[in-house]
Amino acid sequence: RPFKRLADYLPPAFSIESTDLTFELDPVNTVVTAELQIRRLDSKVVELCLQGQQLELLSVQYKGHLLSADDYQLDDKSLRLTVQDDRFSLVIKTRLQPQANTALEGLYYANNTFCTQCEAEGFQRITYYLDRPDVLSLFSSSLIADPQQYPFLLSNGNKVEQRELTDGRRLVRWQDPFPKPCYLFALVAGDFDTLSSEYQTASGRTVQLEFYVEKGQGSKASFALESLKRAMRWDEERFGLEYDLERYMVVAVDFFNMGAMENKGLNVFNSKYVLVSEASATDKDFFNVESIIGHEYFHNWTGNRVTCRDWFQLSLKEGLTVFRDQEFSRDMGSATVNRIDAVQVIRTAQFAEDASPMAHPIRPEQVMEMNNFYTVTVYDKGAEVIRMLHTLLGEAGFQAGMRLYFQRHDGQAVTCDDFVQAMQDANQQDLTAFRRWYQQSGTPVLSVKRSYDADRRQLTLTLQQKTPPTADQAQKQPLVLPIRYQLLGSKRSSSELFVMTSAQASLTFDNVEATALPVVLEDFSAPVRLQHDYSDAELLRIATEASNGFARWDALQSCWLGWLQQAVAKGESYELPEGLFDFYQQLLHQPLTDLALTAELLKVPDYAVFAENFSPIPVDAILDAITDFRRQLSQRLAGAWLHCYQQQRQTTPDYHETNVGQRALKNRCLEFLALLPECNKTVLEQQYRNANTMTDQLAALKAAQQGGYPGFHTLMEDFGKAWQHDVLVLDKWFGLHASNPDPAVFAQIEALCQHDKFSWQNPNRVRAVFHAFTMLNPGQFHRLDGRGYALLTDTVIQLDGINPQVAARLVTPLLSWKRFDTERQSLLRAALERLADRAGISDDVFEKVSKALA
Ligand code: DPP
Ligand code: ZN
Repeated sequence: RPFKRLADYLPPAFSIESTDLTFELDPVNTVVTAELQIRRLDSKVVELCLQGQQLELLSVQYKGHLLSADDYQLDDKSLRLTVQDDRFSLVIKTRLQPQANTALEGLYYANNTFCTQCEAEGFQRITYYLDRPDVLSLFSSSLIADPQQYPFLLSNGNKVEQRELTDGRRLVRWQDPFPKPCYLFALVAGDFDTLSSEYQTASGRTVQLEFYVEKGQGSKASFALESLKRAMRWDEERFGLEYDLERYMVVAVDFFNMGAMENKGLNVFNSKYVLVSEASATDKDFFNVESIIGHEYFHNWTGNRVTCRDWFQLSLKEGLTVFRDQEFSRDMGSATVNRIDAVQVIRTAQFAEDASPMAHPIRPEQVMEMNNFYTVTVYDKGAEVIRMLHTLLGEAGFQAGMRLYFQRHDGQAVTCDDFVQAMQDANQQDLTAFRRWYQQSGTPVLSVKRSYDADRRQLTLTLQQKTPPTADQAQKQPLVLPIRYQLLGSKRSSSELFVMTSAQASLTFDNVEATALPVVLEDFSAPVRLQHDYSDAELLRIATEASNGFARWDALQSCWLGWLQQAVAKGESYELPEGLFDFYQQLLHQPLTDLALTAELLKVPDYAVFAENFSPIPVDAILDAITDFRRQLSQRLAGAWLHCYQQQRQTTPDYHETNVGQRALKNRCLEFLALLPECNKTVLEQQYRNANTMTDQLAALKAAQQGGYPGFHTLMEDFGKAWQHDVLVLDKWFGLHASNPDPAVFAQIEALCQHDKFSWQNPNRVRAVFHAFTMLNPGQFHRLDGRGYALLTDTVIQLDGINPQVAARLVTPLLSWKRFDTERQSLLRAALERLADRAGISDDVFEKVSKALA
């Protein structure tokens, strides 16, 4: 099957100056009329090749003349015609069956709503088109439908007309004044509850904000609406960027492949990132809503006003926009914990991707199915690369670069190189070496060695960087690493920056004590794996003394990894050091001001964090060690957990930094209390029954499950009944069932798939069950009898026929088969072969599976 390559990029030979679409909407028979004004840019080119998939072509008119089937060539991927004119119109009529479209790409119909998803290449499932982001066109669209069933007919831009037709249908016409690539086109038709408000921009314009959500759910959108206002204000203040249309619409739908989509003026969101209330959503859900609302809004400039030349440049908009949303979130809540969460994503999922058959640079060079490249590498590592630029240039320099970028490229489709060039030119800095981050994949290992010369009172740090080969690239070069550091126990206590540009470098500190302790890679200033030879005592000293909260947490992470490695090597219980108990005792009696950070410091890292540091991954030994660590902590500090729990027990339900921190800390304590048999009943039951937030209620359930509380099943039954009307809460309940560490989980998953609210067509339901099973239930997923792998393989096969994009996301845990012991290797390999050999397997799944087996 063919790959597309970045190296093969050619500019388009035609431009589509305007695109006028008419949709006659019907679930089983929608007719689309596309009227295109086309201009030939390269007169040597006589063939126009438009992409199209899953379409029934009804007719084509060229300059007003109906073409016959001999005048063009049609296959299942394209429509080709010979053109003689430099300017011409094309009118293409196609028929679609939105209800049969379970892939949820292009135009689909679910839950009585018409909805589109065009990124990356979904527009070619609506009409034949130049479906590439560097073709920018002025769009207008007329939506025609029965107004009783679909009172709201929405599309991008400004509403310019609404009238009733003689046949009783309604026509609404929209015009988008900004040229855009077709991946940003959207339409939605349905019946909704609406929530609206106004926003005054910095320059005094009024913007209508409108949220469209499922009937009866209107009140759950108010947090998202307020988040949107905060995001709009924040982007004006921090980046000087204002919204540019009169109207900003957000529609929430339950059937959606991704989190959300930044269509110009008409965002479509997965409902779980819009609908929240304290009773039904956790603090984490609230956080996600605010950050994704921010993310999609920020795309209006970084993505829509300036877009990507081709899909290999995806990180141009995604890395930058994730960076922007992370900065926004940081200003809205606990800055330290936000950074910790972002770093966890890199250290677990992104490092794992680097080590997998799917390894790719943030700007990939070849792609079979673009949907497979909406990855943690392109997004989150992409954001780290932007963050490094920010660190190197400083806030003022970075903002100067942003201004130059918009000045040069507003209204254009550009490359990652164009972005770096703007940063370079605005700062008169040579960023040539830095650009390697865009082409080199993999995780650099940075090692730090110390030597102290007592006579000269001089401390020397020797730094070395090396990036191991990845599946896609054997040769690696040194990268530019901005390294933030601090010297603990010396006069120079503020943090400083060292920019490492070669494979080896050293740093000397004069006139320091032997006890001075360098804290390297503060705030994770470069996305690398750090190797050092610090002792437990030194690390615990950083954890207790460092002024930087991230550094404290990070030092503890190093401790945990070291202890776990010893436990795994010993193959038996490893006794945690007294220093840790003392430190925790202290924290539990006197938490830091940042309670959320306190809760993070008190956490034993998850399986995924540990696993990433091994090859082969000793699954069972890691799980045993985690259980043992948690047991030791719960028993040794029983009184302190209870004391702290009681101190924090009463919390105000609203999502506010103080309350969020308090809940995080309280629920951390509960997690350990639940491991003590004598505490279980009262504490868990009480918290479950008296909870005034979903955060607390769910925490009680999770603690009960992890603690093996016998009443857990009764609580789950109660929870399932109480929330049966709310699918977003049921997703949590599905997930809890699927993360049951007991072999009974297989029967439970079978039952869940029969549940009347479960649907293979709905990605949220499928992910709720199978994401939880594969990611949160390592013990059962990685069973040595292969049952877990077989279940996932069957699921991928079943789903691939329905929704290949979601199937391909689900297959990821099978890919890294080489990282396990030989027994698991052969089980995983067999599973992958079963997938590869299946006739009709989608490109989405095939690309990943074939890479894994290569
Ligand atoms: N572009 C979307 C986002 O990341 C995903 N399709 O916001
Ligand atoms: Zn995005």
